[in-house]
Amino acid sequence: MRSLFKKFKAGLTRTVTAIAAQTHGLFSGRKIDAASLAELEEALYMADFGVETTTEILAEIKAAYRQDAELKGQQVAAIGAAVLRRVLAGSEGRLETHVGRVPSPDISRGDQVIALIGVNGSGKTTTTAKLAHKLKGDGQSVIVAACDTFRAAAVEQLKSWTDRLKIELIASHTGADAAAVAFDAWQAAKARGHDWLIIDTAGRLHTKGNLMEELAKIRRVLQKNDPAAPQHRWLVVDGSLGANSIEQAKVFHQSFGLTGLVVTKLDGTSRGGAIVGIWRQLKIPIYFIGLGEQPDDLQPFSVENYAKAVFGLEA
Ligand SMILES: Nc1nc2c(ncn2[C@@H]2O[C@H](COP(=O)(O)OP(=O)(O)O)[C@@H](O)[C@H]2O)c(=O)[nH]1
Ligand SMILES: [Mg+2]
Repeated sequence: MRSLFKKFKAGLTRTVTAIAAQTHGLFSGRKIDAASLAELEEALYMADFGVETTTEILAEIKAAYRQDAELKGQQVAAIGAAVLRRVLAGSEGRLETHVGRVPSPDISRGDQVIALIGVNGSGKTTTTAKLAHKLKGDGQSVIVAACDTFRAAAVEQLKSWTDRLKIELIASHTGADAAAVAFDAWQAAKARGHDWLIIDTAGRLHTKGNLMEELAKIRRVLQKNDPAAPQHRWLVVDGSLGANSIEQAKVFHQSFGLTGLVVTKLDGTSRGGAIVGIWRQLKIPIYFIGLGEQPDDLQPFSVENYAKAVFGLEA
């Protein structure tokens, strides 16, 4: 799993280097004193770890230092990582795939639907494509539904991804009924025996009421086929937005009952600590994180890799 850790580290580079630069070698041997601890505190705030988590990290380092005046370097980093591990316990969402499972006659194929929702620009369409690519790479069969029928370019954007990645797409014209597209896609997934259906949706906010209605309709229509669908209702959150995304998530959660999160764009921000606040406030499992714009830049969220990467530890 070293290569996965490397991806985390590379994807979180901005956050990791910002913390390292602001703490001037605290994790590589610099003495612990009031000045270095103050710099660490500032660095953690800047990286959006939030008051609670920052306070806990500082308190534990101070307590350990009182026990052992020789404490330094990687030992300090390890304490920070341990706090993150504890705070983030339970935050990893895991998809149960068909791989390695003996196909059971009780389990119908084509029964796993993932609906990706969220505001415009959060990364839904990109995540739809990356996720389909990932599942396909894991030996799953996938079909994708273009249910953002609101913007003219939306279907085209998804189509160019699915063409490139050779993934099956169900789409209609701009202005088409999004729920009808979802219904057709479900039927197609079932008929062709696909393992997964991933639904990309619209995210316009200026008509929030309509958006929530449209999402609810997609859900109702899918439930005609399968009362449990969509089994996964994931909010795609722009990880560089920090606290704003928490408020958005609450609105979506109320209307749609979220079962998971995807946090995108962690590569583009030095505020990668936001993920901790998102988990602390929402307690909705984080399935994947976006670490770039390439197909392989969607990774299952790993607390272990995240905690170690942030504090500059090795795998
Ligand atoms: N750097 C980076 N960019 C991303 C990531 N995910 C999405 N994007 C970019 O964010 C922009 C909006 O993404 P899009 O999928 O169209 O958002 P949507 O409106 O929610 O469908 C696009 O330019 C994407 O390439 C990510 O993890 N990292
Ligand atoms: Mg989109």
